[in-house]
Amino acid sequence: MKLTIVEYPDKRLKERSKRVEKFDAKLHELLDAMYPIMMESNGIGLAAIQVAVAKEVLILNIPDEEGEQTKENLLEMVNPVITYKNGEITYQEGCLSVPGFYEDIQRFENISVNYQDRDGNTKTLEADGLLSIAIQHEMDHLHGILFIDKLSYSRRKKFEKEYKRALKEKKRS
Ligand code: QAP
Ligand code: CO
Repeated sequence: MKLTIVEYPDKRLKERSKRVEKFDAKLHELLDAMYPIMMESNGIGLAAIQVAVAKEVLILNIPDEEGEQTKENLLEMVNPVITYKNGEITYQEGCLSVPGFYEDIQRFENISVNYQDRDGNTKTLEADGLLSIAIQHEMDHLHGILFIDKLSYSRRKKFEKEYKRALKEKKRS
C-alpha cells in the first residue's frame, strides 16, 4: 500500500471519516502502512484521512521519558469516542499536514476515550498531558478539523499569509 501525506489546503482534510465496520486484512494493511510514513515524516500522530483514507483510524507514538519513540508504545485506535473530558492544557501543536507551522492550542487536560483495536476489541484509555493532546488532535482530523481551524481570526489570517508564502518558496526550489 503506497501512501503519501495530504497537505493543507487539500480539501480532503475537511472530509468526515467513516466508522470502520470490518476489522479485516485491508484495515491491517492500512495501519501497517501508516506507521512507516509517520516515522519517516518525524511524526508522533497520524490520522487515516492524512493519507487520503476517510476511515476512523489513527495511530500515535508518543516519545517516552528519554525522548525515544519505540514501537512498543505504538497506539492504534479505530472508531475512537471521547467519553470524559476535563481541565485545560495549552501546547504548541504542529501537524504533518501543515508542515512547518506551530501554534498554541488549548485542549482538555484529561480525557477518557473508548476505541477499538485492529481486531475490533473494545478498549478504554485514560490520558493526560501530551497523549491526551495528541488523541484530541488526531480525533479532530476524523471530523475534518485541523488545529489551525481553532485559531482566532487574526492568528488564522496571519497563518494563511505565512503559509501561502512558504508554499510559493517550496514550489520555486
Ligand atoms: C499531532 O503532529 C500532535 O510541521 C501530531 O515539519 C501535535 O506529528 C500531537 C511534524 C501536537 C501532539 C501535540 C510537523 C513533523 C509532526 C511539522 C505531528 C513538521 C514535521 C507533527
Ligand atoms: Co494533524
